[in-house]
Amino acid sequence: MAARLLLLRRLTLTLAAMLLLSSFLISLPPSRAQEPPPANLSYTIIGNGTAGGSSFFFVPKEITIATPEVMINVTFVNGDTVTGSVHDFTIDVEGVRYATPRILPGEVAYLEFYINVTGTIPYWCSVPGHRELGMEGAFIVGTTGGGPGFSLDIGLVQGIMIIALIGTGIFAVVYHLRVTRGMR
Ligand SMILES: [Cu+2]
Repeated sequence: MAARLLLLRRLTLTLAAMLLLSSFLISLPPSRAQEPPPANLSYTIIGNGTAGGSSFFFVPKEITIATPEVMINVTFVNGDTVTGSVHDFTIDVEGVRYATPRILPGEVAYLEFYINVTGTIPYWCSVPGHRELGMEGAFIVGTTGGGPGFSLDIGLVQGIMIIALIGTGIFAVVYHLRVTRGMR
């Protein structure tokens, strides 16, 4: 009799603990599901050329961005030292062209655009001949971190654990009833 009572007490405690754990798991936020807020990234890009004007280039030539959905602020500086050597910064994003005015050495221009795609997005100088002489670069936009697929996995694991716990709980209740009936 005493052993049965002890068993009952243990079962009740186990059941209570499992219910508590279940409610905790249900209340767990899907930790990776939240999308980060749109980022705002700023870059200073310098347009330059060799002293003789035989080649032109951007510094930096490549800009890597971890994820799309970013507002890009470009500060474009004409760092060329050849008098009168104008440059601009031109980019096509999803079929829309953005470009600074052509500016003289020492001048600065600003450009803002939104990147919502992954892949390589080239930028160049639209002054005739400059792109061919090397004045081009690119944004490399990747995808990192947990997307919706990852958060779904977490949800699935939680779901299986909850089902397992509820199943054990039901078994414990049935067992409890059997034991009490046996006691009569
Ligand atoms: Cu140029």
